[in-house]
Amino acid sequence: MFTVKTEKITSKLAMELEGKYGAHNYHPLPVVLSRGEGVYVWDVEGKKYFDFLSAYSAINQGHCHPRIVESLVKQANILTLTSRAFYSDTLGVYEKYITGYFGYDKVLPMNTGVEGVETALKLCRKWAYDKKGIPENDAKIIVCENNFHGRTITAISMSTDPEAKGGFGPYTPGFVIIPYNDLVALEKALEDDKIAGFLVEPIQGEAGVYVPDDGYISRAYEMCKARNVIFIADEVQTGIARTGKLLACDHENVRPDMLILGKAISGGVYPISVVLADNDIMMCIQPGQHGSTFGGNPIAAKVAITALEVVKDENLAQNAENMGVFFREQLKKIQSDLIEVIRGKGLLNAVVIRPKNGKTAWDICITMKDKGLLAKPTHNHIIRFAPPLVITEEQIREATEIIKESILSFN
Ligand code: IF1
Repeated sequence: MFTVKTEKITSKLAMELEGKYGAHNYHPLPVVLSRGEGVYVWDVEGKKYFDFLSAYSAINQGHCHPRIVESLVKQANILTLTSRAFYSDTLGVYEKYITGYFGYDKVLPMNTGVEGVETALKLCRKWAYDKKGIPENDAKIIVCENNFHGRTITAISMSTDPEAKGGFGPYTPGFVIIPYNDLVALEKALEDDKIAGFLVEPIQGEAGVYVPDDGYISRAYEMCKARNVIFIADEVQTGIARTGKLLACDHENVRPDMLILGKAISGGVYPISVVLADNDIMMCIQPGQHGSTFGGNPIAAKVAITALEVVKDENLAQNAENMGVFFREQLKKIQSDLIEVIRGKGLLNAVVIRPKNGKTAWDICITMKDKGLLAKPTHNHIIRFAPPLVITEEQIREATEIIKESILSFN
């Protein structure tokens, strides 16, 4: 039997199929989704859930946002892909729009977040040799402990997580790893005149929504400037209004020299990423030195413009800020010794769970799922809460009730 009729699929069958035919590189929560709208998703059996993961912050605009989906479908019927061997009537318009939106001279379009990261690293190294005068092959880039920048060999070469990194060597050289949220360590690392860039997440997502001290990003930026080092912000997860501002760096009025965006730049309907920078950096890349078959394709161009328009038209940054404050207030009312810490910014939040009677964050997530809310544990003891930014106060109330009941059931 080589055909599987999707209409007849049950949750059980879907999980069996993935288990049998798919690589086991994930351990999903046992829920099989088949439909989404706004802050909700439905499983194969028709059960409705709050989505408090938002595909790791790719669905900031809500599931299947009608305007974004319309842009996708419309362009899909006209022209999907030209490659960059030819010009298209959509790319330049998109490039003008997005550079104006974020305030940079130029954009380099890619597809996935990690491709954006790789692109930024290549640009940084090229700039180091062409402009800063670092001898070829000597450039180093500073990164932080507990970072997450993706899954390629180079991205894991920067990683300090044994699970993500172990067993995949040899690794890409040229990185200096310092503790996050440590300006003294940064100052010391910057003394090396072979340093070309500092790559940092303004809030560390995978580390468990680790928010640095106020002033860390702005001081780090100033220190990089003083040393002629490129400040590169990975806002793949924190960008596009997630933390209550358009960019997490906006909280400290920092304009990164290079900005990497992905995920929600498409509202989660298409893999789209970009690197933004000014001419001094971006013009270091010449024809033949970098690219991608799909990067900047017509569908991506149309989708990204609409997804970014939606962020402004629906005031998603302000809503994320307001709902984030409200959500954390509600969470703090839950009386349970299972809750160790509640932290976050805007609608990027995490609850650190103190294990009790052998029950962990995973067990709480299973209970929440049964009660109609989806979230995923990270590092065994942290639950990330990141709903779509279109969420309302009433929905937050309802969702927090589910979270509360679930946690209290383990008290
Ligand atoms: C997975 C976490 C989130 C990212 C930052 C680049 C990328 C990511 C700051 C790469 C991707 C993802 C990928 C996802 C899990 C996930 C994640 F738990 F690992 F930390 F979002 F919370 N920079 N983050 O967060 O983007 O190439 O995936 O498009 O399943 O690996 P990508």
